[in-house]
Amino acid sequence: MLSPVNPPRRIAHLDMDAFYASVELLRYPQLKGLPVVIGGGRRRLDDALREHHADLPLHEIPVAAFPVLKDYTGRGVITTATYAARQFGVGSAMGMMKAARLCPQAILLPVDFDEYRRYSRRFKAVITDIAPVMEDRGVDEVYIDFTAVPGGQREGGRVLARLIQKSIFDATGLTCSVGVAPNKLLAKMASEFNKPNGISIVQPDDLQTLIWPLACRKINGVGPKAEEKLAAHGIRTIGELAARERDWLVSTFGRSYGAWLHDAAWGRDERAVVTESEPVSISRETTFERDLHAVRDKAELGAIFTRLCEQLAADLARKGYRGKTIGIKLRYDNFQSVTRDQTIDHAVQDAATLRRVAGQCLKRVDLSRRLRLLGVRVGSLTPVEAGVPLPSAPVAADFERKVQAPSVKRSSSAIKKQLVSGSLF
Ligand code: TTP
Ligand code: MG
Ligand code: MG
Repeated sequence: MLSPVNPPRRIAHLDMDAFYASVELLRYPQLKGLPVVIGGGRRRLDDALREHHADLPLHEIPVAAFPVLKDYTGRGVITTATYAARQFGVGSAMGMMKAARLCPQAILLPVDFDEYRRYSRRFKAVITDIAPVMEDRGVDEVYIDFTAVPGGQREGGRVLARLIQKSIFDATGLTCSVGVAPNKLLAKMASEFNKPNGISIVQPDDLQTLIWPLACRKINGVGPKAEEKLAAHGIRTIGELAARERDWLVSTFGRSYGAWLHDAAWGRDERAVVTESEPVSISRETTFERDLHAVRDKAELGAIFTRLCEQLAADLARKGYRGKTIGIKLRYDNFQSVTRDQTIDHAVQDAATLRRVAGQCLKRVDLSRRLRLLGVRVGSLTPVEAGVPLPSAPVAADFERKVQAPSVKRSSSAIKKQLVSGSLF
């Protein structure tokens, strides 16, 4: 049988369902079907539960023994929620207090990033065994090039998608959703069509029926600001966007973003699936136990800031990167966020330089309001060549002097550390 010389591109986007929560349910299967949210401090839940149920294995601990949202008094946001909890309107990035109002009976489990990373590696290994051209897009999602893989063209990719879904479930007990389309842009949208545990196929002819009715925000790359600006021009759906002249979009949104918007609306995207993906940026951020003020809580904030820079430097060293663009993120007590960054002339990795440049960024923001969150980020990353040692500098002495042991201890136990790889803030 002759195969076509150039089979049409078939690109899949695969995203795990309620990922952190689903991993937790493997440990505590008795919580299946219940509203469960993941968030809060890194308390050793197992230890707490064991105090009263030392004799029982984890999966036999009674449901009534688990902490629920209404009893939670701390701060912070939810990372994700089971689909049962989502029915109450609870979801990712929601403040814990709001979530507790919406679904007080939801069970609250702390995050365990190590465990999620383990499962992340596991499900990705299952995929590359079947379809080797895979692009890692974060802890729970990937793009896969189906074009030349056996089964990748059958039923538009459904046959291969089904095989991968089943193989991941058999290996891990976790479900995922897959979208298969002519390119990454459409595949990413398609993977959300049938969540959880769904497969969606988008063919070139489906643009008008499946894509154009969607809100512009569904395009990966249209954020809240662009959405707002589009809406101000009466453009809400992707179809409405597609109806605009390319020239008008360019003159309104700028040459590159305007042209990209036009292409996106018409489902055009030529980006390849890149197997060795480099992170865009690496960042650390922390939400405080209580809002802090730049002047009144200077010592505490300074210590947290230094610690974030040190952690970030360690992340860079571990992952083998240095970066030229150093930035900060602040969230005020009114939940507004601001970011500032600065690009320096050579890529760095050391905590002292990160702290110095990030400190300069801090001078460019309003520090009269109280703060709930502080983050530090390094972008414009370049991999450190193996065998080329980097000059390393200790954190400058004046910071060290500010770091008084007790206050560091207090604040360090209070902060929620988050490593966000590949995300821009
Ligand atoms: P998502 O894939 O966005 O969400 P999800 O897997 O929980 O649910 P869905 O079925 O809709 O895909 O994110 C993957 C994980 O990343 C999620 O389980 C928790 C984490 N996460 C956060 O920590 N904060 C966030 O704001 C989001 C969106 C996700
Ligand atoms: Mg997911
Ligand atoms: Mg995801």
